[in-house]
Amino acid sequence: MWTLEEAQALHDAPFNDLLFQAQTIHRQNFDPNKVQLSRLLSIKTGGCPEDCGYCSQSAHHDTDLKASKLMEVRRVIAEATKARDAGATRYCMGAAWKNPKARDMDAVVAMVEGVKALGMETCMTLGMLDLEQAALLKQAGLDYYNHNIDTSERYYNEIISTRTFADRLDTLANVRDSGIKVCCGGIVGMSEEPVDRIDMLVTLANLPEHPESVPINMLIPIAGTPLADAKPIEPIEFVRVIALARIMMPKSHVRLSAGRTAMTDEMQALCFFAGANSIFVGDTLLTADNPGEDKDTLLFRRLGIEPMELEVQ
Ligand code: SAM
Ligand code: DTB
Ligand code: SF4
Repeated sequence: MWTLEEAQALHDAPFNDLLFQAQTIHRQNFDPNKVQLSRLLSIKTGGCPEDCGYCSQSAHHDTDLKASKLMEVRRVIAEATKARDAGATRYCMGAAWKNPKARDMDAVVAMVEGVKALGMETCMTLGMLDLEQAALLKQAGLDYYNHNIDTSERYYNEIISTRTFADRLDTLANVRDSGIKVCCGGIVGMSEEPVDRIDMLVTLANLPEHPESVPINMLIPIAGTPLADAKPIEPIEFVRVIALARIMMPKSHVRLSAGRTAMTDEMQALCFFAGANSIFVGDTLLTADNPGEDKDTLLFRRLGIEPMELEVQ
C-alpha cells in the first residue's frame, strides 16, 4: 500500500534520481526498447448524457462534434483489420454511453468476437458496467476494459457531476471480478494541483490488483468544453507523473495516451525513458487528432524503439 506522503516524496525527488529509479524498475520488468501499439475506434460518437468537463462527446457541452449511432459490426471489423495490418496488437472500441443498454449487447459482443478472430487483443470502453454485462463481455473473449478514475477523488467532483468516483470504482470491481483485465488511468492538465495527480496514482496503485494498463492522458483542450482554457501542464511535470506511475505499478503497461500531438519528440522520448511503454497509433484517437503512423514510425526509428509483439497466451 502506498501512502500519499511516500508518493509525494518520490514525485518531489531530484529529476535525475526519479528518472534513474523509474528506468531501473522499467528494465527489471520490461524490454526497455519495446512499446506496445493500441488503436482506438469510436463505435458510437457523441450525444453522451454524462457531463465530463474535458470531453468533446458530452451532450452538456456545445462542441462542434456530430453525434452518430452505433457503428455496424462489419465496419468495425474492417477498421480493425486495417489497424492490425499497420502493426497494432490491441484494438480498443469506445462508445459515448453512460452504460450499455440491453439492446446494444448483441452488437458489442459480435464486435469483440470479430476483432478477436483477427488475432488482436480486444479492449472496450462503454461507460459503467454491471456484473452481468461484464460476464457477457468476458464470455465473448474481451481481454481489457478501459474505465478511468480520471483524477483524484477530491478533484473529481469539479470535473464530473453526473456520476461519482465510487461509481467508477464499482465498475472497476465488476470488470476485475469477471476476469477481464483492467485498463485504468486518468488525465493530467485539467488545472488540478500536483497533489491531485499524485493522489490519483495512489488510488490506482492501491487497488486490490494493479490495472494491467495505465493510460496517462494529457488533456486535449476542446473548444466548447469547460476545460477549453485550462493551463497546459508543464512537460517536466508530466514526465514526473509517468515516472511515478512506472515506479508505483512496476508490471503495468503505462500508456502515453491522449495529447501526443502537443508534445515534442524530446518530451515523448523522456516519457519512454521514464517508463511509458504503450501508445495509441493512428491519426485519430476517438474524436481528436493523434500523430499518425508516419510520424511515429520516424520517432521510433530515431529512438531505436520497436513495436512490442503480442505475448502468446
Ligand atoms: N464513455 C466512456 C467513459 O468515459 O468511460 C469511454 C470513453 S472516454 C472518452 C475515455 C477516456 O478518455 C476518459 O475517461 C478520459 O480519461 C479520456 N479523455 C476523454 N476526452 C479527453 C480529452 N479531451 N483529453 C484527454 N483525455 C480525454
Ligand atoms: C484513454 O484513457 N484514453 C483514450 C481511451 N482511454 C479510450 C481516449 C482518449 C480520448 C481523447 C479525446 C478524443 O479523442 O476525443
Ligand atoms: Fe461520455 Fe465518456 Fe465523454 Fe464522459 S468521457 S462525456 S462518459 S464519452
